Amino acid sequence: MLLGVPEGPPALSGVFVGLGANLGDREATLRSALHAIGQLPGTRVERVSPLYGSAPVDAGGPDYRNAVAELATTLTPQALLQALQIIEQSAGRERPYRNAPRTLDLDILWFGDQVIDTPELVVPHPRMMERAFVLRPLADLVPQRVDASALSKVADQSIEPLQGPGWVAGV
Ligand code: A4P
Ligand code: MG
Repeated sequence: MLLGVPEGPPALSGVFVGLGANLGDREATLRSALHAIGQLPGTRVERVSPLYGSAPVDAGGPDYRNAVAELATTLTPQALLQALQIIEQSAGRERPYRNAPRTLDLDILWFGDQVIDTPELVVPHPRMMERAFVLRPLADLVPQRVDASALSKVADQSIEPLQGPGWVAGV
């Protein structure tokens, strides 16, 4: 308690969000999404992975830009999902069909060690272990949690680091 202001709940760390974009100015969109995430109530962007370029997986269209961010947040998983969807909308996200090219996709990968299975939210993200564009940046942030056999299973997917972790500043 500081000068009579009640403290909220402590922020939960170990919240990982995957970012992807394959339409528009992909890198600028990911940067502004990270800034917007850092402005959410009770939310801090703790670390951001390098920026990757990757060929679409199970999808078509231009190459993606992908990254993963680690957050600390007092938001509930459902409130974070809603907030991420608003940020997607404000980046002009349209959903004409599943896995359609997109200006911005924000997925909750892990929310601490919580396991969630509801119609609107499944955590851990059900497809994350099949995807190099998630596992490679995640392994940069938490190598101890992504083992070599998981990475070798996605080794055939085309992905390359484009910029080191300093590609986004001041979030
Ligand atoms: N939803 C359930 N669980 C979650 C979660 N953990 N995080 C629900 C976020 N959303 C979650 O998502 C559909 C619904 O999933 C949401 O309304 C939410 O309630 P969406 O983003 O509207 O639709 P989508 O894009 O068809 O699904 P999703 O899950 O984002 O697709 P994927 O499976 O993640 O695949 N290739 C490359 N190289 N890079 C990419 O970033 N992305 C995809 C999208 C395919 N290929 C790609 C990439
Ligand atoms: Mg999504």
